[in-house]
Amino acid sequence: METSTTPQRKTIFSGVQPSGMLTIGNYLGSIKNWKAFEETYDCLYCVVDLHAITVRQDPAMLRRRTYETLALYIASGLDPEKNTLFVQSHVPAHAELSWVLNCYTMFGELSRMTQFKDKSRKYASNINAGLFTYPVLMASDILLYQTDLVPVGIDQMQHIELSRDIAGRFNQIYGDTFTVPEGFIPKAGAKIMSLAEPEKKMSKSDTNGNASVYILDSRDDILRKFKRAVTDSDTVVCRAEGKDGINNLMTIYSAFTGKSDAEIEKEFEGLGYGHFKIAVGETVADALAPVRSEFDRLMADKAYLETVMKNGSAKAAYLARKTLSKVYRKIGFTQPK
Ligand code: AQP
Repeated sequence: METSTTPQRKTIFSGVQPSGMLTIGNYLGSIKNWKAFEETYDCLYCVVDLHAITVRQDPAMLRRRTYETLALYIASGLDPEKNTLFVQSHVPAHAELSWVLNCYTMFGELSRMTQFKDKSRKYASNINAGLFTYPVLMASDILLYQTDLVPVGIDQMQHIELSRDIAGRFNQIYGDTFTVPEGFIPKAGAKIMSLAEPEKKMSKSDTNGNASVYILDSRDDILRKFKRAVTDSDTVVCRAEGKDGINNLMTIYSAFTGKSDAEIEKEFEGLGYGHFKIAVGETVADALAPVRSEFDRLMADKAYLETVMKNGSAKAAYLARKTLSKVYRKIGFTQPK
């Protein structure tokens, strides 16, 4: 007799810190790409508030940003019925596994993380232990769900590599426990640069008002920021070394329109930078307008957002607990019935 088995769906995990207003970097590097997975993968998308407190946050603002980030996930197209959407601090297993994995991560490994080095410079008066062990918490987020694929921007790849090393090390000592995850980097938009300093990554916590375009910026603000974007003294719209500002605008335009560099170069041939900047601004503003209006609708319905949070964390907690029990058993912790 022939038996048919349904292949097991693979698992996706990713998240964003509610550490500020989300930028088009966060959007293009991560959340915009998540929807494509919802039909074929088991997807968990988390608002990673535990990560956010590695930098000092105003409590009322953190609370608001947590709702906003969840609302943006949904406004960007994620269906809460098809994806598990939840808040990290609602599932205690993240912090619990993180402690365990701290004991399987080397000081030297964490010292090499470029994000730690960058943030230590940026927040020199608050280089706390959490900032240092941030990548272990991130490994725990991923490994708790036996994640196969982690869609992130390029800046997070070093942390994914470390998660793979931690999983491999644990598996080698105790036998197969964790799925070893792969990073998934989008083709366009994996690293969006600041509009004010195009050699620097665009970040939600940048204090320069012209550096970052936020998903929720008004149309006028978006157009103004793109008009002011730092470029160079050339006038030809083409991708080339040394044209960081124009390269970045081409990347953004391409990520929103799907056009190739050759198509963009042809479209703006002989038109100059001013014309190009207006076109990029209008394209971004048009693409984000429906996200903004859906966001406004969702933020007016806190009860709905809380239902999504509760349902999501119940599903996530169930899966996380299974992995955590396995880990506790393997390392020799007692678990009375
Ligand atoms: N500039 C970017 N281009 C492409 N992707 C980006 N991501 C962040 N910046 C860019 C991706 O967004 C996801 C969520 O990031 P995060 O909130 O976990 O932290 P981050 O990488 O530190 O992002 P920010 O915006 O720079 O936040 P702050 O200022 O708080 O540190 C990740 O997938 C990330 O790769």
